[in-house]
Formats: sequence, structure tokens, C-alpha cells
Amino acid sequence: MTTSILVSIDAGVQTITLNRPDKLNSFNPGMHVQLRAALDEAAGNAAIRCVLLTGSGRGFCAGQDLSEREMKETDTPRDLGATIEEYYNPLVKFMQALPKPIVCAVNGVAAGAGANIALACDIVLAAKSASFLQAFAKIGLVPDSGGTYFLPRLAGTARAMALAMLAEKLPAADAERMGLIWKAVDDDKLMMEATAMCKHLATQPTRALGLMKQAIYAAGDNTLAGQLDLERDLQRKAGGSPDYREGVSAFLEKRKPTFTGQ
Ligand code: LHQ
Repeated sequence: MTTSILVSIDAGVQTITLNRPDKLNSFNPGMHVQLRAALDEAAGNAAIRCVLLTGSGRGFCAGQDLSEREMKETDTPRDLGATIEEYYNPLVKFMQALPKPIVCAVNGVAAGAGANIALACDIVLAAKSASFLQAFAKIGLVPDSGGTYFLPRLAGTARAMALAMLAEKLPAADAERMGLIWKAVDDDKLMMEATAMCKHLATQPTRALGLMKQAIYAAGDNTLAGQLDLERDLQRKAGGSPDYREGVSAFLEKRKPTFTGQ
């Protein structure tokens, strides 16, 4: 049986590779289920301290598999909201709530929901030849999987609107310049850089990194006073962690800390 998702674990990093290359890794229900199972493992396995998401072949992910969506004029329209409710929305919420870093290595075109699932990751690296495409307008849909949330927050309303309405491919270097992603890197360096970054993150104070995600994602909806309160509460939690003790001891003893992630 061919599997839609490849998963491997090494040095605290779980690498998840979307694996339907002949369909540019577009999503069908099977791929959704397998991806969610992999992320569930990342959540439950303390030995996994960073997730790396990428795609196989020449694309990252082309969003929903449209070959399963062809309609005749006489067909009753399918409820796309149901697909989103069942798969895409829980996926994006789960990724953002996972208390461990998720790095995305965008190896090729990221289109439709595929683009927005990339943007839902915590740190996004992309190959210089990769591109981001809010493909929805081309097929009469609206951006989903958090697109209308992430785009204006990351790049501003003017850019979000044009990206959504014009549905033009945005090269990775422009995505970096607009602040949509962390970095565009040479194609042949992408996986090396992404893996090195993940291996580094997997040695860091995982609990604190998870709390950082919580704080930074809450900021978009919070007042300053609310955010200051949240920082106080999260710092209280981080300050009670073994990794905080280790970090301070290592600093005072002038040695490298050994964080356990706790
Ligand atoms: C594909 C796909 C694809 C199937 C390429 N499906 N085969 C949520 C809920 C429910 C329903 C609706 O949607 C959603 C959210 C969404 O994600 S909607 C947006 C869906 N995605 C798109 O509209 C993107 C469609 N794809 C494209 O526009 C192009 O393929 C891009 C720009 C991504 C890449 O273009 P090219 O590099 O020129 O590649 P290609 O078009 O030749 O594609 C390569 C193959 O992959 C080709 O198959 P073939 O057998 O002819 O070689 C495509 O049919 C297949 N493929 N995307 N989404």
C-alpha cells in the first residue's frame, strides 16, 4: 500500500513528508487522516521535540485534491464547509496548539489550503524556486485553512487582499520580503538548513518554546494588558520548569545547558 505521508524520527525531530507527488501532494481524506495520526504522535511522544513538515517531489502541497471534486451541472453542490469542519480546521487548530515547534520546509509550490497550512507552521523556510499561491479565486472559492487570518496578520490587509483576489504565484523570495515566511533559501540547501534548524530546536527548552507559541499566537487577538497578563502567567509556568533551572545553572557555571524539554 502506498502511504500518503512518510514519517521518520531522528534526534528528537519528527519529519513528516506529504507523499502524493503525482498530485502535487494535494489532500484527500486518507492523507488528512495519516497526517493527523502523525501529529497526534508528535503530541504524545515526549521524545519528539520538533516537527518538520515538507513535501515529496516537486511540490509542497496543492491544497484539496480537486480530481475528487468534479461536478456535473445537475449535481447537488457538495458541502465544502463539511470538509473544512472535518479536516482542515481541526488540522490548523491542532498545529497551532501543539506545544512544540513545527518547521515547514516548502520544497515547491504551495497552493490553496497547502499554502495556508504552510503559513500555519511556526517557522517557514522555502526553496527559492518555491511559490505560494492563494489559488482559491481561480476556482470560485475563498481562502481557507486560516488564509484570511494569517495573511493580513503576517503581511497586512493590502497584500492579503491582492494575494487572495489576484491569485498570482508569489515567489518564495517575495514571501520572505513581505514577512509571510522566515527565509527563502537555495533549493539545494533547503532540507539541510531545515533539518539543522529542527535538530537545534529539538535540543532547546521545549516547554518554553510551546509557551512562546501560545503567547505569540494569542497576541493577534489580545489587548496589551491582556497580553502582559498572559506573559506573566506563562513566565510563571516556564519559571517552574527543570529547563529554567538548568538554563540558569549552565549560565552561572559558564557551560552549555542540557535541556530535557521538561
Ligand atoms: C492536482 C492538484 C489538485 C488534484 C495539481 N488536485 N490534482 C477545501 C475544502 C473542500 C474543497 C475545496 O477546497 C478546499 C481548499 C483548497 O485547497 S481549494 C484549492 C485547491 N487547489 C488548487 O486550486 C490548486 C490547483 N493546482 C494548480 O493550480 C496547479 O497545479 C499548481 C499552480 C499548484 C501547479 O502548477 P504546475 O506546476 O503547472 O503543475 P500542474 O498543474 O501540471 O500539476 C501537476 C499534476 O498535479 C497534474 O496532474 P497530471 O496528471 O496532469 O500530471 C495536476 O492535475 C495535479 N494537481 N494540483 N489540487
